[in-house]
Amino acid sequence: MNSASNSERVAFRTCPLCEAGCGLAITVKNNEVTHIRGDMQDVFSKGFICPKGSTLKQLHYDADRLLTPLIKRNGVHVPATWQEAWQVIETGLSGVINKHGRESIGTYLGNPGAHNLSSMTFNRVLLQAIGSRQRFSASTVDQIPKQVSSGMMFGSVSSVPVPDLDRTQYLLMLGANPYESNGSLCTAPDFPGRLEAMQARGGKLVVVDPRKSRTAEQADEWLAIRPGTDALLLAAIANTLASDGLNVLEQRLHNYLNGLAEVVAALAPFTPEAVAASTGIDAATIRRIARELRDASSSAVYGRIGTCTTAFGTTASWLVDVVNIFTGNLDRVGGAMFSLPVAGSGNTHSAPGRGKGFRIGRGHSRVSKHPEALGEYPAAAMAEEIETPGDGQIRAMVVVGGNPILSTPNSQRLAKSFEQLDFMVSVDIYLNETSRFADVVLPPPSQLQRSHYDLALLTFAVRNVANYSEPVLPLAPGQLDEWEILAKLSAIVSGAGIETDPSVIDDLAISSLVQSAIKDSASNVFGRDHQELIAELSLSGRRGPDRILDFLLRTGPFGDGFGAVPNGVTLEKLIDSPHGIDFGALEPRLPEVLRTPSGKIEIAPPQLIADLARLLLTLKNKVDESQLTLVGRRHLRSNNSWMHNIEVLVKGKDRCTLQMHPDDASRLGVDKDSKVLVTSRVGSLEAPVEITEAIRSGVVSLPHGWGHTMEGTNTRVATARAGVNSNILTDEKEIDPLSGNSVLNGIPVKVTRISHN
Ligand SMILES: Nc1nc2c(c(=O)[nH]1)N[C@H]1C(S)=C(S)[C@@H](COP(=O)(O)OP(=O)(O)OC[C@H]3O[C@@H](n4cnc5c(=O)[nH]c(N)nc54)[C@H](O)[C@@H]3O)O[C@H]1N2
Ligand SMILES: Nc1nc2c(c(=O)[nH]1)N[C@H]1C(S)=C(S)[C@@H](COP(=O)(O)OP(=O)(O)OC[C@H]3O[C@@H](n4cnc5c(=O)[nH]c(N)nc54)[C@H](O)[C@@H]3O)O[C@H]1N2
Ligand code: SF4
Ligand SMILES: [Mo]
Repeated sequence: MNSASNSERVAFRTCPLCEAGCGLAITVKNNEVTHIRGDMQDVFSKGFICPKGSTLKQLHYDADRLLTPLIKRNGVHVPATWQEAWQVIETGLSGVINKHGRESIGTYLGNPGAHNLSSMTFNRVLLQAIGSRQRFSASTVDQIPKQVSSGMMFGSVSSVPVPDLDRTQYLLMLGANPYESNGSLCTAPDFPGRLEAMQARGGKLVVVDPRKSRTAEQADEWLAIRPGTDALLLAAIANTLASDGLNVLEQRLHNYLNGLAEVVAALAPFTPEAVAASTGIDAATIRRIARELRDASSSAVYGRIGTCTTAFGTTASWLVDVVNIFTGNLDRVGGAMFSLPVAGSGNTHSAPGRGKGFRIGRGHSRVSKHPEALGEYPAAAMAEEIETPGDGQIRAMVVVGGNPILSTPNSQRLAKSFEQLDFMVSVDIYLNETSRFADVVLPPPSQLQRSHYDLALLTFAVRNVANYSEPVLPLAPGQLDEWEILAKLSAIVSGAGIETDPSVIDDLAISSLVQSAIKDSASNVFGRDHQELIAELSLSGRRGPDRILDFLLRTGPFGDGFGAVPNGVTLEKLIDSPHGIDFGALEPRLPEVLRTPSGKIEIAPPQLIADLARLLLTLKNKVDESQLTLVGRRHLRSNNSWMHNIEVLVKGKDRCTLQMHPDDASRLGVDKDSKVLVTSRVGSLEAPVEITEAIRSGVVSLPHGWGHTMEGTNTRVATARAGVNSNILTDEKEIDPLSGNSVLNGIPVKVTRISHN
C-alpha cells in the first residue's frame, strides 16, 4: 500500500452486514485495524451504528475465517492452492454436465450477496454461464412476495414503496422489528431514531406482531395478532376504507388506477367482524385503525418478515399497498414512496411510465410444478429437486454466500439430500453447516478488503443517497477478490478452461451492459458509441465491479451521461465524497415509475384477486386455542446464521430460547428451568424455555440461524454456543403459492416438558 500505511489513518466504509448501511470510521495503524466507530459525517447514518458494526474488525481477524481454498479429501477438508481448487472444480462440474446436462446443476445464492458489490454484479454472470433453470436463493425465505406483488402492481420488482419515515405522521408496521433488525426493504440507518423522531413530532406508531417486540414496546399501540393472519387484517382495513367511501383518493391517484371497482368488490366479504376471531383483533379496533390511517395528515403501512414468510405472503404484501392507496398516501410525502436509486434500477431503465410488466410462471419446477418467480424456484423445493430421479435432477450444487442448511425449511431433509450430491462448490468465508458438504470451498476476502456500494439496498432507501467505499485493507498476495472467483467459476463452467483470466469475463460483462444502455431510448447514453464508452470507463484503470458501478452511476438518474449532463455523478465524484452524497428526500414518482403495459397501477392483478378466494376459505377454519404456533425472532447481536463466531456478539446469556407466555407455561407444567421438546410435522428439537409476558398466549418463538452442532464444520466460537436450528421445525410443504416463499412463521407445534436442568 501507499506510504500512509505506516502511520495511522481513518478509512470510511459502509457496513455491509445489514440493510441499514451505516457509515463506519475505521482506524488503521500499520495496516492493522485498531478500532471501528460510527462515521459522524456519513450523510445518511450520521454516526449511528449497532453493536455489529464495529465487529467487522473481529470478523476480519477471526482465526476460523478461511484464507485459502479447501478441498475435501477422504471426507476431510484440507487447505489447497487456487490452481488445485480450479482443477477439481473443472473435473467435477464438467463430469456432471457431460453425464447429466446443465440442468443438473443447481445454484443457491445467499443473503450476504445482496450486500456485496461483487455478487451484485457477477452472480448473474455465473448463473448465465451455468445455464440451468434450477436456481434458488434466500429470496424465497424472505422478501420475494413483496417483489412479486410490486411487479404485478407497478410493473417492476424494484418498485417497492417504502414508508417515508422522516415525514410520516402515522406508521402501521406489521411483522417487522427494526429495533433488532435495523429495518428491511426500507433502508434507513438508525431506524429506531427515526421512529422516535416521528413520535416526538406527534406521530403515532402502531405495531402488529404476535410478540411484544422491542419495537412493539416502543410503539403507541401493540396489536397482538395471531400468526399468519396479516392478509385478513389488511383486507378488513381496506374493506373498512372502501365501505366508508374512497373520497380521499381525489384525481391524483384515481387517474393512475386500473381495477379499483374489482378490488373493492373482491374485498367485500372481509369485514372487520368476519376476520376478528381469526386475527385475534376485534372489529372495533380494526375500524379505528383504518380510519386513523385515513385521517392522519400522512400515513404509511409497512409490512416485513412477519407478513412475507406466511402462506399469504404475496397477498398480504399487495394489501399493504392497497391500503396505502385507499388512504390516499401512496407516492405522497409522508406516505409510502418510491426511491430514485442513484445507480439506477428496474424502474429507471427503458421508457418511463409504461413497460413490459411482470409475470410469474414463465416456467415450472420439475417435481412439484411450482411457478417460477423472478427467475427462480422456491428454496423449499430444493431438497425434492435433488432427491427425485429423472431428467433435470440436481446432481451438483453451487452455493454462493448462503447457508441453506440452517436457513431454509425442513433442514434435516435438505441436509440428507446434500449428502447425495455428486459434486458441490461453496463460495464462503467459513467452513459451516452448508459449506461442509462442498467438495471445494472458495474463500472470498473479508468485508474490509473489498470496495462497497449498496446496489440492492439503496433501491429501497428512505432518502436518495449514494455512498461508495474503497477497500480498507489490501488483498494478500495471491488472494482473489470475490468477483474474480465468480468470474473464474463462470469461465470454468462455461467450458472456457481454468486458465481463463477473470478479466475476459469482466470485459464481456461490461460490454453487454453498455450494449443494452446505448439501445435504450430512455438512457442518457442512447445511441452513443460502444467502444468510446468502454474506453472512457477504462481510462481510470478500474475493472470488475468498480467499472460496472461507474457505468451504472453515470447512466443512472443523477449520472453525468458521459459528458451529456454537466455535474452529473460518476464514481470519481463518490470517491471524492467518502461520507456519501445525499440527493435529497424522496419525491413523488407517479406515473413515471410505472412499467406496466397499461401505464397504470394494476390495483387488482387477477392472480391476487383470485388468491382472495383462498384467503376467504381460511375464515372457515375454527380457531383452535389449544394449538401452539411457532414464530421466529431476531436479536440485535446476531445476523441470520453467520455472525455467531464473533465472541463479543454471542457472549452473555443464551439467546436461542423458546419464548412462551406464562399461561401456556402453567398449562403445560413448564417453568423457567425447564427444557422442552418442540415437535412439528417435520421434526423435533429440544430447547430451553424463556417464560415471558411479551408474547401472545398460544404462540411460541425461537430465533433462526442457530444449531451449530454439525460435524465437519470449523466455527469454534459458534459451536461452543450452538443453540438449536428452528428450521428443523419449519415445513417445506407449506409455501406461498404465488411467490414460492417459505412459511417460516405460524408453524403448528406441540411442546412437552422433558426435564429440569
Ligand atoms: N440483528 C439482526 N438484524 C438483521 C438480521 C438478523 O438476523 N439479525 N437479518 C436481516 C435480514 S436478512 C432481514 S430479512 C431483516 C428482517 O427484518 P424484520 O422484518 O424487521 O425481521 P424480524 O426482526 O425477524 O421481525 C419480524 C417480526 O415479525 C413477527 N411475526 C412473526 N410472525 C408474524 C405474523 O404472522 N404476523 C405479524 N404481524 N408478525 C409476525 C416476529 O415476532 C418479529 O418480531 O433483518 C435484517 N437484519
Ligand atoms: N425460520 C426462519 N428461517 C429464516 C428466516 C426467519 O426469519 N425464520 N429468515 C430468512 C431470511 S430473511 C434470510 S435472508 C435467510 C438467510 O439465508 P442464507 O443467506 O442462506 O443464510 P445466511 O445465514 O445469511 O448465510 C450466509 C452465508 O454467507 C457466508 N458469507 C458471509 N459473508 C460472505 C461474503 O461476503 N461472501 C460470501 N461468498 N459468503 C459470505 C456466511 O459464512 C454464511 O455461510 O434466512 C432465512 N431463514
Ligand atoms: S445497523 Fe446494520 S449496517 Fe448499521 S452497523 Fe449495525 S449491522 Fe452494520
Ligand atoms: Mo433476509
